[in-house]
Amino acid sequence: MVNYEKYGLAPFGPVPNYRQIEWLERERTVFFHFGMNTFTDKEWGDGTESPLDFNPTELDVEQWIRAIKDGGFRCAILTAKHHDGFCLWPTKYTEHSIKNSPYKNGKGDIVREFVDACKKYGIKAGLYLSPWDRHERTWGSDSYNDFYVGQLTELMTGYGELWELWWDGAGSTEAVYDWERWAKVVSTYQPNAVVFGSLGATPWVDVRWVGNESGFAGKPCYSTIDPSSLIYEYTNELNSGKIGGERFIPAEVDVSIRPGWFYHESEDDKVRTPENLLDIWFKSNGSNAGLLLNLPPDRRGLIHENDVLSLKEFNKRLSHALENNLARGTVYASSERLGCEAKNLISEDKSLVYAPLDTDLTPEITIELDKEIKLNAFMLREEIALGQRVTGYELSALINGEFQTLAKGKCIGNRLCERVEPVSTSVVKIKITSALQVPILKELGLYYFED
Ligand code: OTN
Repeated sequence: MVNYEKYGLAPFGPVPNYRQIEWLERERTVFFHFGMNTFTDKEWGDGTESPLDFNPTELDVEQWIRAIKDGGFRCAILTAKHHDGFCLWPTKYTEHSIKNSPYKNGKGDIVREFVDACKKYGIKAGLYLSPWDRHERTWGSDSYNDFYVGQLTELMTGYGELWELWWDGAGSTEAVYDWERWAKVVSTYQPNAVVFGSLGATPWVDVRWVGNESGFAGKPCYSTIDPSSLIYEYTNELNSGKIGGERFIPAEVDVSIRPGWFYHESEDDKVRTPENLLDIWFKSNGSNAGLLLNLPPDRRGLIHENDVLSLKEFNKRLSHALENNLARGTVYASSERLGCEAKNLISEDKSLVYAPLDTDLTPEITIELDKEIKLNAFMLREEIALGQRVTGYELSALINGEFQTLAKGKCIGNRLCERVEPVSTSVVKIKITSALQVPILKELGLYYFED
């Protein structure tokens, strides 16, 4: 991270830790919901299922990873154990696992295959270990903490470096776990892994749920929030965050490419379209939130062709637009700090920032474009490592001799990318209409997204 002290810029309010900085830059992660439910056609197993039913006939985790690389994703999380308690690795803590399944005659380890495939293709790996376990008879008692710590330690010590640990809150609102002990296992063995969670895990979580599984962050969706907003299963603040919140816990939009989280043949024709995935991208990564998109491997142990195609086309459309930033021209502002001039907003050097003078919390930035452009989206980013500062913005463009407002809102954060009505213009203005502290912006983008 750049040392901004030489520009008189210091952190403001709660700021991201080093794990959260990696997660913020990573942005897009894939979820793989795979397990006993894949073979029972359920979404929530009750733990009475038989390991004999788990038998992917053509399992190829490298095919999963190639599909997400084509989709522009950089990290993947596997459900090592879902609520039914069936484990995708040969854990010594229960017989309800892959070792008693027909897969590779009980000699399989899909968590191993997953982390090996991630490593081979340069994808960061994460794991989901459901706190709720409907098979384990000790669940809900003190001794379940020993059981869970045993399984968690197997995963945190036996499968290489992990980048995210996912604690689903489902089924655990009434449960009493030794979250501190569990969190210590993660921080001890996997210090780079962000922890997603809520409820009693809140003191140790880095990333929060966005409050829905429909694929949208709030407008605004601030990364600051009071911890008290996470200890219940749902609060409105999960979706909006809170300006002035006590902690920096950014939101993660978890959403499935299909209606369900696990694979169901009946949903093969219900895969989200590339247009819908792009809309979700604007409402997650484009709205100061992470995107965790679920792709459920099918009973063969492959990502279905329909899912692969939609993901590839989504990434093609997104990359094509973002790779052609139309913001080229002369940039100036109502005030500039030495070394933090407005031209930095369109510099190739992404370590540079724009910041106004201390006396100018509501700067106006103007870009006089080299030529008239047609645009239908814009992007701005705050240097979020120094805290969430902007609480109001307005974008306008010169159209037929007068400036017309194209967009206004509150939160910029790690990334704001917003669609606007298509316009042709040669001058664009960004007005920061309110801020808690000197705004620090690091990127300006003007784009045209093809239909
Ligand atoms: O019935 N549910 O448990 C449920 C219904 C709708 C949306 C979510 C849930 S569970 C919910 O899942 C979130 C992740 O998607 C978080 O893990 C929450 O803690 C959990 O309560």
